[in-house]
Amino acid sequence: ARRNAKVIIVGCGIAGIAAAEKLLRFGFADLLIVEATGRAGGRIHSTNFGKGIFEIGANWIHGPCMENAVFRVAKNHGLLDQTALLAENQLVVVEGRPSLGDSEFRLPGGQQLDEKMIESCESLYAEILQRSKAFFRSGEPLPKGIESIEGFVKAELVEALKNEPPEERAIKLAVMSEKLKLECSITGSHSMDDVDLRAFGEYHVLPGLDCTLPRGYQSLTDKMMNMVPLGCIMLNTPVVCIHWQLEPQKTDGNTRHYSVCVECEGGDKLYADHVLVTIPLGYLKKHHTMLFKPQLPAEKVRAVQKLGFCTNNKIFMEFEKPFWNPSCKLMELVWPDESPFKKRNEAFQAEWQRKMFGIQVLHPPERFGHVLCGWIAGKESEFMETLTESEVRQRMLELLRSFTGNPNIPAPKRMLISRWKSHPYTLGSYSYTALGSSGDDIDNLSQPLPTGQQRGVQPLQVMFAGEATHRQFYSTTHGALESGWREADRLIKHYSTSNSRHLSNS
Ligand code: 6YU
Repeated sequence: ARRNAKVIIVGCGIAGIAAAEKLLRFGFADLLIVEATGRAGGRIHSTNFGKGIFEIGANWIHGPCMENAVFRVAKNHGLLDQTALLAENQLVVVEGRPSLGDSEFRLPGGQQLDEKMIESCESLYAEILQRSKAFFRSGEPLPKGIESIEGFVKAELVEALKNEPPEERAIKLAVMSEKLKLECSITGSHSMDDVDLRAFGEYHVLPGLDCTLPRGYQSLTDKMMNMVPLGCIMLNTPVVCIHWQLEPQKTDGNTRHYSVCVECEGGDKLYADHVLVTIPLGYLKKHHTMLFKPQLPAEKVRAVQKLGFCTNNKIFMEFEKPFWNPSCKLMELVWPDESPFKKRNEAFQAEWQRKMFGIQVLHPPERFGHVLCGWIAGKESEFMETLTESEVRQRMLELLRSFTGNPNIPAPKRMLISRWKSHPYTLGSYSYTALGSSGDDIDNLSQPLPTGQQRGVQPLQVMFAGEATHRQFYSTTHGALESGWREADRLIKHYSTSNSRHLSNS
C-alpha cells in the first residue's frame, strides 16, 4: 500500500482534525491542515468568561452513549465527569432535546403559567413531533399541502385544540409558539416552516442524557490536536481557490505531478494528490463559485443550495448575585399575543428579542458563577449580531425585568455574545434539512470529485467532510467527527487496493 500521497485538509474543526489524526495513524505522513483562523476547533470554541469556561459554539454531547464517536473519544481522553459515564445516563432517551433541566414558563409581568397546562402542552407537542418523524420512517405520503414541520404542527394543533375554550386555546397556542422557537434553536433554522417535513426524520437521535465537557468542549479538540505534529498545521491561512483536474505540469522544479492545487490568500500555492474540504456549508453557499476551479458539478451545487444553514446564537450575562429561583434551570418566555397561526411580523428589528425562546441558568454556580444564557435563532439572531454589546445588554435587561416582574434587576456586569453569522469562515451555525431537501442532498455533498472512475485520472482529488455531510448526524460534533473518519477511511481503503496504481508517479 502506498502512503506517500500528499493530502491537504482544508479546515481545522473536529472533522478536519479527526481525518488528520486517523490518516497520520495509518501512515499518511505527507499531510497538511490549512486553517483560515488562528485557532483549531472551528465551531467547538470554549472561552474563559467570569468564573468559568463557556461554550461559544457546541455545548452538549447529544446522545452520549458508546455509539456516539465524540462520547467515546472524550471518554478515552478522560474528559467526562462521573455522571456522564454512568451506564443509566447512557440509556436515557431524550428524543433529541438537550437536557436543560426544570423550567419555569413565564409571561411578561412575571406571572408563572400553570404547571398542569404546561405539562399537557409539552406532551402534545412531543407527540406531534414524534408523529412528524413517522413520514420519513414509513415513507407514507405527506398530508395534502403540508411540507414543513410547522405546517404539520399547525394542522395537528387545529385538531387537538378544537374543543378548548377560546382563552385556554389562546394561551396554549402562545406556548406552542414558544416551543417552535425552541425548535428553531435546536435545528438552527429561522422558522420551522423552513424545515422539510419528510427529511426531518432523517436525523438519528442517540440515547443518553446530553452532557457537557467540564473542562470545555475544546478540551476534546485540544487533545485530538496533540496527535497532529505542529509541522502539519498552517493557521491564519484562508484558502481562496481549490484548482482540481490539473493538467500534468512541473511545479517548483519538482517533476512530480499533482492533480490539485490549493491557492491561499496572499498567493501561496500548495500542491496535493487529495484535498479534503471540511469548510462549513455556510461558507460553501456563499463562496463555492470562486472556491473551486473548475466549478463544482451541478448536482453538488444543487445540494449546497438546497440544504439549509442558518444561525443560532447565545447571549451570556454575568450577574453579581442571582435573582432567580435556585431550582429553576430554564425560564421559558411566553408572549400571550403570539400563536403559530398569526402572521409573523417581518419588521422584527424593533422586537428581535421576542424570538428568544428562553433563558438558561448556567448550573452549577460553583462552576460558572451567576450566569444566564439567552438562546436565539434565525434572522432575529442575525440582526442581533449587528447591534453593539450595550444595545443587546439594554434589551436583555428589559426582557428579564419584564418576565421576572422585577423592575430592579441590575444590568449584567459582563456579557459574552456569540456572532456566528458574522464569522467570516462559518457564516451561520449549523446545517438543517431545508424545505425541499433530503438526505440524498447530504449524500451528494459528501461525494468525492471527480465522480466515477476514468483511466489516467487521479481519483479522490477533492473530498468532502464536515457536519453537513453526515446523513444521520448532521449539525452535530459527532456527525462532523465521523465524517472526518469516513473520508480518512476512503483514502486508506483506496491505497489498500490495486487502484493505487492510478496514483501519480513520485
Ligand atoms: C453538538 C451541541 N451546539 C451551538 C452553536 C454552534 C454549533 N453544534 P467547523 O466549522 O468546526 O470547522 C471548519 C473549519 O474550516 C473552521 O475552523 C473554519 O475556520 C475553517 N474554514 C472555513 N473556511 C475556510 C477557508 N476558506 N480556508 C481555510 N479554512 C477555512 N453540536 O454536537 N452539540 O450542543 C451543538 C451548537 C452555537 C455554532 C453547535 C453543536 C454544532 C457543532 O459545533 C458542529 O457541527 C461541529 O463543530 C462542526 O465541525 P466541522 O469540523 O464540520 O466544522 C430532529 C432534528 C434536527 C437536527 N438537529 C438536532 C441537533 C442539534 C444540533 N445542536 C446544536 C446545538 C448546540 C447548542
